[in-house]
Amino acid sequence: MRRRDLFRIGGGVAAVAGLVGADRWFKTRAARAAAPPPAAGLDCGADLGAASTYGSRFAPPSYLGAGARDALHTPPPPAPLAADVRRFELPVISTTLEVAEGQRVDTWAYGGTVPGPILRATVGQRMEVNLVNRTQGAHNVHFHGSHDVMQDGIERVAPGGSRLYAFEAGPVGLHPYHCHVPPYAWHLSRGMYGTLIVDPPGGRPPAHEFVLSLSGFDTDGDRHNDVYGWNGMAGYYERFPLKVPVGELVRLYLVNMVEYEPCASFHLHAQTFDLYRSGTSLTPHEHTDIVTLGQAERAIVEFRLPRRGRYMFHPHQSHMAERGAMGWVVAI
Ligand SMILES: [Cu+2]
Repeated sequence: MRRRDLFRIGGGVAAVAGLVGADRWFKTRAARAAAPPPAAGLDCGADLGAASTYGSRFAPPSYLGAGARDALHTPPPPAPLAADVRRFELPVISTTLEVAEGQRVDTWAYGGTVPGPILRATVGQRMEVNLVNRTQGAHNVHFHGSHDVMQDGIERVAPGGSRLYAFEAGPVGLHPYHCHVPPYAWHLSRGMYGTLIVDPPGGRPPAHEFVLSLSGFDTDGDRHNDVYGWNGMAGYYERFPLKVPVGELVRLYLVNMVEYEPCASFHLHAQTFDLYRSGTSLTPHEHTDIVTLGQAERAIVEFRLPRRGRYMFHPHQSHMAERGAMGWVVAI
């Protein structure tokens, strides 16, 4: 019997809910009604008490090989000439994504992937993003950051339509982009988000760079997340760790795109990092081992791993880590 099915048994529901910890906030309405609500203030960063090993509940589809999704965490090189116009095609495509073994979600995907492509420009550089809506519903793309308000991306682009967004990239930092058609929580939870890296003139110091966007997936349509993953896949970085050389600078671009929950965090084991909130300053705001991010909030973190080994990372929200969002950085 699956754990969720226990909730459907009439007698003893409350006792069962008390035993299963994190699962009391998932699945059936009856189960949620039977469970006590989270205490005030505990919905952000709460450890809900589930006992299983981090990352063990959901694995990526078995057909995925090493490197299959590396493009989703590998930023393009910095823009070579700030004077050049950066042009990007951004089709919106309806597709189905297997976010974990046997867990399929209907998605609307920028460029056919979830997350959408990583865009990159130098501050002040002109960007032209051509969105083509190849789905049956209205969508658009709204960029965070500063830009001409007429290019803000809140108007609907009808099915079959297109829209060219033109603006100057800025400020320096890490800025998500996402659909803004209401109910946009639904559009985001179906995969309509990506990242824009805006480099300072001359770029940042050389580093091994990775983009990690955290999201949740509602696999049963109840507007609650069931599966979590970095870059759209549960357990991917547990099976295929990020690999970096010992002692060399590592830079992570982190974005929280989890819908239906107020915040999420990134925690690195066994090493601390410099934290640049939103990436808008070139001076670290803090040196720490965890950063908590509200919805659509982001950060750049930098660190060096001093010795060979596996360094775990995960949200400190245990239910997210246990349901797919645990991974490793391996120093070799
Ligand atoms: Cu949309």
